[in-house]
Amino acid sequence: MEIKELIENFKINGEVVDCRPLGNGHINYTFLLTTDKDEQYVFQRINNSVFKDVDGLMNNIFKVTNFLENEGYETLKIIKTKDDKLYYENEGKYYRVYVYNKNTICYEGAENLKEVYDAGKAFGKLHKSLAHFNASSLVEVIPHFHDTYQRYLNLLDAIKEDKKGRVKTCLPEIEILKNWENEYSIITDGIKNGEIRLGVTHNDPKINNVLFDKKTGDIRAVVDLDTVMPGSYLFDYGDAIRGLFSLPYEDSKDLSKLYIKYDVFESYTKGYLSEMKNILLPKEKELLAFSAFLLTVESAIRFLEDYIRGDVYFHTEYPEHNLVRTRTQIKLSVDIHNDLENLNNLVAGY
Ligand code: GN1
Ligand code: MG
Repeated sequence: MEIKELIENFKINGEVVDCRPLGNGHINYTFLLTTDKDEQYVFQRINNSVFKDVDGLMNNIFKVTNFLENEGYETLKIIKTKDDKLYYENEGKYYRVYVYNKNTICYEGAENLKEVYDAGKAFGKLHKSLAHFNASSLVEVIPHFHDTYQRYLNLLDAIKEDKKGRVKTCLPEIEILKNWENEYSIITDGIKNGEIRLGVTHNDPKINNVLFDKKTGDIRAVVDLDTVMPGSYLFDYGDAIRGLFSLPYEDSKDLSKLYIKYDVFESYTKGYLSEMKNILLPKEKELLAFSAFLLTVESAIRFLEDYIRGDVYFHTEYPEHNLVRTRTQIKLSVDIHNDLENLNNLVAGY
């Protein structure tokens, strides 16, 4: 079915006069629509092979955006279907519509430290604004997403099965990941004993999910709320640092491209703490630098499991692609782990 037909099922204002692809997401198909009433909408087909529970996902987004809107924050605005549903289903495919946030711009990568600081501030602001939201009212869209120890157990299973005979090609990587096994449950243990809070986390804390005002450059909103879930703030913080240290070299064979960028670490952390300093619990503050290690080693574990299983989750372009990614993440994990004492001291001074 054509977009023009599909869109008729939604409560939009006017007739669509223009339709063009928007952004460069890898998961959902996204289009920008303009109507003869000069309204603009984002039309998306939701990838239901990645997101099995579309209903749970859309309900999560509805609850979170409603809460944010009532608190006076700019966020995504869902346009419901004519029969008042959050999405439209047709032939096993799922569609949704948002109002387009006018006069905004997003950056594909951080070009300067001001943008890095602002990205940290934007995700800090999101955590802060949802601090009084009931996290347990959300469904876990991807269960155990950042349970690093569980991810490690999954890796051990894959090694035991060795279905593709690849284990012999990655013995040094397996050895390194086994060295740290006592550290993989530090955050989940903290959640269980109450030293770490279960808040609302975004789970895709990339800079291109932050909308800035085109004219003033101010932070406007954080988008792509598909993976909002209950979790530790440390998951988003650590994953953001991991991404900032990795990109654009996450897939590089030249490991000298991967290292701790101290200025980036400082800017992001300062931006994040400008919102969250008085909200984080002592244990959470103490584990900020550690979370950058944990989320980096977790991605090494995920890439290596996928390599051993034969590349069933991450898109790959050649047979060793996931192993190459594993190595970049291990290089960074080693660097961060060796430098934890220094990084902790830096955080304490921000
Ligand atoms: C996936 O597709 P992308 O790049 O937004 C993954 C992240 C990984 C990332 C590694 C839902 O995100 O967790 O860190 O790849 N997202 C999901 O590049 O698994
Ligand atoms: Mg995304």
